[in-house]
Amino acid sequence: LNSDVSTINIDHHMTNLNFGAVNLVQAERASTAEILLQLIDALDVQLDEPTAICLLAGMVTDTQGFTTANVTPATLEAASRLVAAGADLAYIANMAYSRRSLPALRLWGIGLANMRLEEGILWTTLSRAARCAEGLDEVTDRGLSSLLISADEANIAAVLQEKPDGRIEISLRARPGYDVASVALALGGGGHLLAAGATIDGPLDEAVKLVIGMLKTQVLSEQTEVPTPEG
Ligand SMILES: [Mn+2]
Repeated sequence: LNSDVSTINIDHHMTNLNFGAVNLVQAERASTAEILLQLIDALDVQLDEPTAICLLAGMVTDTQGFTTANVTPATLEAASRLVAAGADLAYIANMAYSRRSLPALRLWGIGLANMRLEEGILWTTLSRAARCAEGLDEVTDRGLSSLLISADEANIAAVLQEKPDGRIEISLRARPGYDVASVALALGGGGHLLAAGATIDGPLDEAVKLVIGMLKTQVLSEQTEVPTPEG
């Protein structure tokens, strides 16, 4: 970022470090789009259809289709206003969660075939070579970790993907009562108790050792504590 430009930091992640010159961080909000809608109201900006579509896409993807534990009546009221302003909820939800390319699905197959379960941590890796073999380059699909955490045996799920630049993108999911935000934050990333992520240096096998080791330590520490609901 150009240091002459002030940073306005708008976010809903509890791990946000308030790095902006101005910080509008509301961890109690289910999505950043909800905060933007408040801002639009406060600035007396007209809520037109393209804006409503973008904000509803933000809400749907941040809440996994309004299914995360932090969704409140205020979230649904905000979504209701966006639908009234012309945003198509069924279309947006379908595009966000039910459409993907065949190569992306094949890549999931590779990830699923290589899953490993250790101490309640269900994890897998996707190498750059595997992605290139399917004709994919950039990491674009982040849904596999959500599929992994649906396994009955998993308390924590992790997907480690090797990016084109050799760095490793980590996507973490937890079952209620567990916390992946603290591990993500320790790795230089962030997120929520139940969904978080980070990007770290490769190579992939070193990243696996580091991340799975940290997750095992985290799970051990949580087994001695009373589980807390997601905040
Ligand atoms: Mn979020």
